[in-house]
Amino acid sequence: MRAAVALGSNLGNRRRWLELALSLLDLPVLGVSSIYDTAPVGPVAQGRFLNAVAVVETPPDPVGLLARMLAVERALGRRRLVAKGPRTVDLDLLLMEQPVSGEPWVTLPHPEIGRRAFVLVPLLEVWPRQEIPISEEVMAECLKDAPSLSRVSAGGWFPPPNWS
Ligand code: PH2
Ligand code: MG
Ligand code: MG
Repeated sequence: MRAAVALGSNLGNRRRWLELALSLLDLPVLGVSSIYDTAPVGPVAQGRFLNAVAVVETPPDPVGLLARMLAVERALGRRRLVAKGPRTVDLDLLLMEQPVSGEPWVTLPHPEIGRRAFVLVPLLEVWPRQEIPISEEVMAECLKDAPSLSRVSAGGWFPPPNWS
């Protein structure tokens, strides 16, 4: 089953954290969005993020996938973690396809999807627009912030060319 996972990093070698996280997730990667350099959103003053969205093939078990994502965050984050400080890697489960008879294929809409351009813009690169469960109005409002995102890598950056 396809799942969309948001990746974020604002500490150290941010690009490397994204690559490592996706590698350690150890699931077939069906696609990766471009990578965007984004201003921090929210109350905590912190450095700029790199954000991207990956589509992975996963068993149809959201809880198992979340546990796997948390294990990767721990493996990559704990070592450098300062209390309440920025994180090396943040993985958020955005969407999973779910075949429900007579129903749309999507569930699990992560609340950030319609609120954060740094989530929605890369998601739109890798997930069919009509399968993203937010209204056109919400989408249009959220996309007003799209020009603030700085695209730093085109899709297809994973796996890196020198990956061993
Ligand atoms: N993640 C946060 C808080 N703020 N800002 C940007 N630009 N990108 C993020 O991934 C992000 C954030 C908490 O998860
Ligand atoms: Mg997050
Ligand atoms: Mg998170």
